[in-house]
Amino acid sequence: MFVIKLGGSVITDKSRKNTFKEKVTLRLVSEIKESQKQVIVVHGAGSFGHILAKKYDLHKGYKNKEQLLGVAEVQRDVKDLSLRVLDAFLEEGVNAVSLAPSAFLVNQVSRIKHMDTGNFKRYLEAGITPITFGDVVVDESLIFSIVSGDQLMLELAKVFRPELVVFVADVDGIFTGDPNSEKDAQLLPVVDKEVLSSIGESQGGVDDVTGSILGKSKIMLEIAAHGMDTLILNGNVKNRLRDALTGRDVLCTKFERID
Ligand code: IP8
Repeated sequence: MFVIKLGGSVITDKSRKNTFKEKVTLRLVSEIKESQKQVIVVHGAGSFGHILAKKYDLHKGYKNKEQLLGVAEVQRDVKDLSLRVLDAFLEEGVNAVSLAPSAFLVNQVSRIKHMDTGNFKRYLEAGITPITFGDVVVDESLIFSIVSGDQLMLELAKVFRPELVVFVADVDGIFTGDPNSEKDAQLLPVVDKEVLSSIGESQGGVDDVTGSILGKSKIMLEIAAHGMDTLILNGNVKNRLRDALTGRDVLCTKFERID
């Protein structure tokens, strides 16, 4: 089986609040369907989460009661996004359910403390694709905090030991610099600990409350260190996800598993 993250930058317009990219999402779902693989899907929050989470400083945990409206609104909005993702699966004829982290997970100081993955297994066994997403959740120390889709990827990978973990992004992979502003930034075909320590922080995602591409790379490295091949590829390019799922070589950055 496979664990796939549909990045918030691919399925939403990150600069415009609550703007869903339906066409791209439908195509990515059709590529998953075409691959005929069993998958767990995680999606990012994109503009349904990060804009308000930043406005209310939700990633810092409880500071004042004004934030509580933000908790409610962001939870509502990411559920809204997840229903749209779910609709894309149903429209493509894939049976799926959306499971909200706020209902199965507890954080401690912004890290996952406890996560009940039992229903993921049960739905998979029933032939239904589980979908989950970056969310605002209860936090034993901070009252509430954010769980990112990337953290969910790590936990799900540890429990389900997929043959491949795929992060679907809006860029070809990890670059030596910011590909949007640095003309000579080069795509890194393989990243390991040494390569990671030599690249900078400046690769976009700065508006994210959950961190930069460097933070994402660290999580991918951690998944690889748990013995699973992990890659990041461009979901805006047709068939790259399908080809990766069916074992073809695609343009991407690989984090090779450490056995
Ligand atoms: O987009 C963030 O999840 P991500 C979740 O996967 C919220 O980093 C609510 C901002």
